[in-house]
Amino acid sequence: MDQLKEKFKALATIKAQELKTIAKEYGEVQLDTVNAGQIIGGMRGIKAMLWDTSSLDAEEGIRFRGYSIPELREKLPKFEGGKEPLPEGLFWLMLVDEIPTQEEVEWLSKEWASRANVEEQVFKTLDSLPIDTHPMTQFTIGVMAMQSSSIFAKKYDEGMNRNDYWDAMYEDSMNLIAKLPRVAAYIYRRSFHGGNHIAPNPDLDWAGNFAHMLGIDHPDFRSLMRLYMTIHADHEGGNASAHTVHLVGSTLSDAYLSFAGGMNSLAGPLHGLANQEVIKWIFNMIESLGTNTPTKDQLRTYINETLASGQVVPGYGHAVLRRPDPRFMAQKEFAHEYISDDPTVQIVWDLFEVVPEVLGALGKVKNPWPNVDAHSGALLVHYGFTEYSYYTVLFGVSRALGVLAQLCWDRAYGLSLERPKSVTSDWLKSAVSSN
Ligand code: CMX
Repeated sequence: MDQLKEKFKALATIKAQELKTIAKEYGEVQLDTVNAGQIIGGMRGIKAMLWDTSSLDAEEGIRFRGYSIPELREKLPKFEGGKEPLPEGLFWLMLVDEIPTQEEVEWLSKEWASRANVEEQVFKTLDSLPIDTHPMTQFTIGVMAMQSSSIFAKKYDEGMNRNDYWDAMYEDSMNLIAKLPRVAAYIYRRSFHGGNHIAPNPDLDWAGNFAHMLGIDHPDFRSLMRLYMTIHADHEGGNASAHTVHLVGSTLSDAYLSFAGGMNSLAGPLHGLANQEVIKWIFNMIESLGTNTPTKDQLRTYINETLASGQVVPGYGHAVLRRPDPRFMAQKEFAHEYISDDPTVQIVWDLFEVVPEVLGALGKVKNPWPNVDAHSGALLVHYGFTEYSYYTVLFGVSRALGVLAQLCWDRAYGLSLERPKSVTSDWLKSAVSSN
């Protein structure tokens, strides 16, 4: 058994027992109530699922096993000579609740590199798709094409003991995470670079190798990918992609089926697709205004036109957060450190000054501040990565780290099939009127 799996097994044994005790002794304790607005309004804020890998506070933002993004940037091991955290370290932290050493992270990089071989049939499946198939559609199809190698599905079929579910889920998760950059890079190169693919470099770390296979060889772009893959990895359990992975996984679907489900959810414009929408909106704005250095008044006018045409301002607002997203701020800091004088980055910063005031004036937007998607595109454009329909795939590769670490915990805890109660609108009408 490898060292990470050994640690996971030891911790999971203790924590699963704790959870069993809570369920047995305190299962009937009333903790929260639900109101009619929450039933109609997308279940906002209802505390109804278990998620250990990260937790989101409306004011403070995300913490991964208790660590904020600035703390992760400081404490997680780095690639030799680099300044950004290695996402391998975050996965380790999320899985076993401790910051790994440099050696442990290097071991994990190598372990993933050794599991990264993608079967030819996956590439053949992707090559059979029309070239203009949206990259996120290709991504989920690529993941589904790998499903036949699921260890969990195979062992379940052979009659696996439920006590061993976590073990098979761990193996599937490690394999899937290892292979995703190769599949994702393949999609990028086939869609935008005439199928001119780049072989992996097993000496690089997971995110650095991804950057290399995408074909953008600027060393700062590798640093950006390390940061990007770290900050997009998890955002507690209630967001649509994480929740979908958890929901699908609760039926004992394997990691491939569950992750593909989550990616279909990430591909919606109110969630992960917003990163493509932001840059598309900025490019359209530049074209419409005829300048890439718009004034704040021009920005204000364009934002108001967007709202007047019944569209949302992409990259702004959040279902939980009530302040600028720390993931936005981390990217802004990255830009300050690595990039000077970039017109698209400047537009993103100017929008940060103008959009909150315009959205705030509407009086209905609960959070007028930027989210993670408001900044990422401008950084990618800076390094020549302009094919924005691909951006959500980057988000998806990163999101695998959090949702699959949690899926291992779901199996270790033996969490139940998810099955909340739905109500009809007639039931709701009569329930509120009798109050
Ligand atoms: N532009 C215009 N209107 C907005 C808005 C925005 N950026 N954000 C919220 N609103 C509107 C809502 O559409 C809603 O209007 P109606 O009452 O007329 O339907 C009202 O303000 C209240 O919404 P809310 O409670 O503040 O926000 P929700 O929790 O319902 O929705 C979100 C959250 C993210 C879907 C929304 O803010 C939005 O559409 N943002 C733009 C898309 C985006 O950036 N998504 C990415 C989020 C991060 C991620 O998951 O990657």
